[in-house]
Parts: sequence; structure tokens; C-alpha cells
Amino acid sequence: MDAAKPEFKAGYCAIVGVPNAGKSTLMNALLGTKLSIVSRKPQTTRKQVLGIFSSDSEQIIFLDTPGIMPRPTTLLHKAMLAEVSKSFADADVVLVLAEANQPFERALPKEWKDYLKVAGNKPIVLALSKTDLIKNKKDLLPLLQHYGEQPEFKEIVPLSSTKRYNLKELVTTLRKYLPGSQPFYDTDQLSDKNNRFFVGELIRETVFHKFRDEIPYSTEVEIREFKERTKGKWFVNAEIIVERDSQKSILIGKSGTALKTLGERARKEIERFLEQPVYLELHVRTKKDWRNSKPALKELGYNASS
Ligand SMILES: Nc1nc2c(ncn2[C@@H]2O[C@H](COP(=O)(O)OP(=O)(O)OP(=O)(O)O)[C@@H](O)[C@H]2O)c(=O)[nH]1
Ligand SMILES: [Mg+2]
Repeated sequence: MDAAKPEFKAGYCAIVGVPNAGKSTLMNALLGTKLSIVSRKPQTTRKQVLGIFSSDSEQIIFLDTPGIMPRPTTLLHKAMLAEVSKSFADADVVLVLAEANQPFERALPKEWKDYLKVAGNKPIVLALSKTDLIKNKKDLLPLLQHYGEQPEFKEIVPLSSTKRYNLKELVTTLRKYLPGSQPFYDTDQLSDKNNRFFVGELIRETVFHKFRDEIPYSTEVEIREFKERTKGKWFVNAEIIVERDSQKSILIGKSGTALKTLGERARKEIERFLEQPVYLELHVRTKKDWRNSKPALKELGYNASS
């Protein structure tokens, strides 16, 4: 072995934290591509999204998780919590995100700290996210001191995903806690999820951006047909699922105009992601109270056993 070359390391890093902490944005920034959907609204991510970071010296398999409050109110929340628990179990190192621009009690509530006990003996690194929102860098010092006093965190890395500040340092820090190993995935692979999954997520993201109130939270997307063609446009038929007929009417809009704009926006995002022209067919269907229905959640690919 070349003595100057560092040992190759590979392992799993779960990214966890409260809703809106910036978990998905961070994973995208680390991978240099938009893989996981992002919105200004909390609880955007619902299922674990695996993102593979590969360099010459390490492969870090990031697990982006739903932002949750540990006390679930719906069966969907319970299923989201199960996704986070699964990520904790898979992780070699746990990365907790806390927003630098929020009061401590919001950035990392006490109940979340209790919840972190499920990490057991696994090393936990704290990333202080969105530091670009702190104008005076001196204001970071009390935050670093506060989190530095918390015994569960091995290290603290202040960072900004949007300004790409300290991302390399984060990788160097996480690397320390990974085992020496060959890469688990091909180094040009970005995820284990297929195009079908990401297309559904991009449609859901468009709903998060375009609609307000309960609609984003009551919406799920099911891909009914996905045809990759060698000639001509790829074909996607998707069903947008909502909980009530009144929500269905809002999504469709007067003479179908809202659905049409939604479809156009989502199609552009999908085409950018797939690097392919796409024909997107959208329908809206009501599945009454699907967020509290075990069979409906199972059908939609959630772990709704508990
Ligand atoms: N200024 C700034 N905004 C950020 C940064 N990272 C994320 N954001 C914003 O914070 C909001 C939430 O980001 P997400 O990445 O969706 O957060 P999340 O933790 O994945 O949220 P959930 O999936 O809902 O738990 C979005 O509006 C992002 O643009 C950052 O480094 N700086
Ligand atoms: Mg997210």
C-alpha cells in the first residue's frame, strides 16, 4: 500500500434533527446535486433518502431522515418516526442538525435530546446549520459553547449549506468515525432509490411549494406508470392523493387550471432530474384520512406496523 495514501473508509451517517433544520439541503450540498426535496415548510421529507458521497479516500452513505418531533400525532408521523429509527440503527455515526438562528429550545428541544438516546453508543456529531443567517460571526461563540457543554456530542461543526461553508470540514470530521472499509456502492452511484421514487418526490415537492395550509401535509404521490423510452419522451402517470374532496377541488382548481400549472412545474423539475423530456399525466384522488389508515400507509410504502 502507498504509505502517503490515507486508508479508505466507508460507512453510514444518519442526518437527524427537528423539522426544517436543513437536513435535505445539507445532503444535497454534500452530494453536489439536488436529490432530496426541500421546502420552507416543516416535515417535507417523509421517507429515508439515501445519498452516496464518494471521494478518493472515503464513501459516506448519508441517510436523510424526516424531521420529526418525537411525539407522533398521526399514523403517518409514527411511520416517519420508524424511518428515523431505522436510520439510527443503520448508522456508524449520527449527525444532528441544530439551526444556528433559532433559540436552543427550538433548535434542539429537550425531548429530541432524550430521543437521541436511541443512538446508544454510536458517536454523535452536532452540526450547527444555517450559520449564514448569523450576521456577526462573534454571535456563534455562545452557541458553540452551549452545545460544546452537552456531553452527548463528540464534535461540533458550524456550517452553511447554501454558502457551502465548512462542508469539507464536516466530511473530515465524519470520516474519523467510519470504519476502514472498501466502498459499499459504485463510486458514481448517488442513491439506492430509483427514478420512480424521485419523480414522485418532485411532484410532492411542487405541491409543497404551490399550496398552503393542510394541503401539502395531506398529499401523497403514487406513480402508476413509468416508461423509459429509447425514442421519444418518457411517460409518467402519477396520482396525487389527498384526504378530502375539498382538497381535491383546490388541487384541480377552476377548469383544471391549478392542476395544469402544478403539472407544468413538476414536469420541468422531473426533466431536469432525469435529463430527459417527459410526458407527465396527473390525476387527483381522495383516499379518506390516509394519514391515519394502516392499509393506505402500507400501500404507499410506509412502515405502518407499529
Ligand atoms: N439560509 C439558509 N437556509 C437554509 C440552509 N439550509 C437549509 N435552508 C433552508 O431551510 C429550509 C428547510 O430546508 P430543508 O433542507 O427542507 O430542511 P429539512 O431539515 O430537510 O426539513 P424536513 O424534511 O421538513 O425535516 C429551506 O427553506 C432551505 O432553503 C442554509 O444553510 N442557509
Ligand atoms: Mg428534509
